[in-house]
Amino acid sequence: MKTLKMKRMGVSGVLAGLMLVLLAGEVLAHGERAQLASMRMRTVHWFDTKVEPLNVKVGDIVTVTGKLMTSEWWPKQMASIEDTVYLNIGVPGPTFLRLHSEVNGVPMVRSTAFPLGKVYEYKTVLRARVAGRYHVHPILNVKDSGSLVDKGTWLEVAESDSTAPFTNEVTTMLGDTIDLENYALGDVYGWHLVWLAIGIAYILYWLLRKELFIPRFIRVRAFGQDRANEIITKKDFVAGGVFFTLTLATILGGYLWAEHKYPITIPLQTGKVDVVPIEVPTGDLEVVVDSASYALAGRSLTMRVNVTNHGDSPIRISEFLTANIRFLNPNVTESEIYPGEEMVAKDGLSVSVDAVAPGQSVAVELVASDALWEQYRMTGIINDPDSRFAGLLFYYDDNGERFFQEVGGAILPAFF
Ligand SMILES: [Cu+2]
Repeated sequence: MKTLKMKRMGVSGVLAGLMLVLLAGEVLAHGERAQLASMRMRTVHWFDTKVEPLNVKVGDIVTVTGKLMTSEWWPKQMASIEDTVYLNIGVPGPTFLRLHSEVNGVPMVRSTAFPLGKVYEYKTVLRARVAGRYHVHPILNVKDSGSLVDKGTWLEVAESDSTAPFTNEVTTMLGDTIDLENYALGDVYGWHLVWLAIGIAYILYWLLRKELFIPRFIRVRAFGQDRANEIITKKDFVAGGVFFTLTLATILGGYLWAEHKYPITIPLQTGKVDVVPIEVPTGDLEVVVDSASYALAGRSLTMRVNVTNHGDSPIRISEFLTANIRFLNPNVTESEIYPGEEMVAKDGLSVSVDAVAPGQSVAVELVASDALWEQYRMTGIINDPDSRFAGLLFYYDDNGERFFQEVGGAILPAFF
C-alpha cells in the first residue's frame, strides 16, 4: 500500500512539473508589458530605436540610438517628465559599461527635464562587459513616476577572443591610471570584514548569556518595568557601552582612514543639465481627431480623423505608433524596419484613402489592428478610468520626406 501511494505521488509530482514547464511562457519581459496600457500610450513615444551591432564580443562597443516624443496627453495623475528625468539603459545587471550618453547633442551624465510635445534624439554608447544574450531597452527614469521603457532588442555578446581579463581603465584627475574592475576592492572586502566581526561579536555576547531576546521580552511583559534591573545586569550594561563606543570609534576611524588615503575627492554631481528640445517636424497635414474606438474582439483601434492637406504635394499616411507598437500601412513602402526590431505590425494599419491631394480636406478612417494588442496586454485600456489614447501618426510627402505628429483623444470600447 505504502509503495503504491508513493508511486502515485511520484507520478503526480512529475505531471505537476510537466504542467509547469508546458504552461510557463517565456520569462523574458522586463516591464514592457506590465505597465498600464494608458501609461505606455500617453507618456513617451519612442521611435527609430536602433541597437548596433547585434552580435558583439566582450569588450566591443554597442551604440543605442533613437528618438522620442513626449506626449501632450501625459496623464495628469503622474509626476511629469517636465520636472526631472534621466536617460538610462535597461539590461539585466552590470553587463555593460556605459561610456557615453547624450540627448540632442548634450552629454547626459546628469538628469534633465523634457518639456511635453517635443522631440529628443538620444545616443548611448556601451561596452559589453559580460557574455550573454540580452534584451536591451532604452529607459527614462522619471522622478516620482518610475521607469518608462522602450521596446527591447536582442543583443548577443560572445566571449572575447583574448584570454586577458576584462579591464575598465580610466585616468583620474591626478593622472593615475586605475582599473575600475578591481579598484580598491581589497579595502571594500576589508571594511566589510571589520563590520561583520563587530556584528558577530555583538550577537555572540547575547547568545552566550543564559537568556535570549524572547524570554526577556516575556519577562518584561509579565513583571513590568519595575524588575528591569534583573534582566539587564551591570555586566550587560558595560558590554553594551563598549559596543556602542566601538561602533562610533570605527565609524570615525573609517572616516579618518579614507581622508588620509584619498585626500582629494569631489562629491557626486547632482545638478540638472538643460537640453534644447526639437520641434515636431509637422508637415502640411492638419489632423483633427473626430472619434476613436477600440474593438475588443477584433483587437483593433479605429480612428476617424478629418485631415486637410495645406501643402502642394500629395500626402500618404504610413504608420501609427502607440505604446511602442508600430502599425504600418503596407501601401506605403518608405517605412524602415531596423535589424532586430520587435513589435512591428507590417500590415497593421489600414487607411481609407490612398493619398490626400494638395488642398483636399477629407474624412479618413484609420484602423490599427494586430495580435500585438493582445500580446502586449493593451486590451486593458477598457479598464482605464481615464479612457484616452495618444500615438504618433507618420506620413510622407511626394519627395519621400517623413513627417509626424501626435494624435490623441477619448476612446470608446466597442463590444461587437
Ligand atoms: Cu525586454
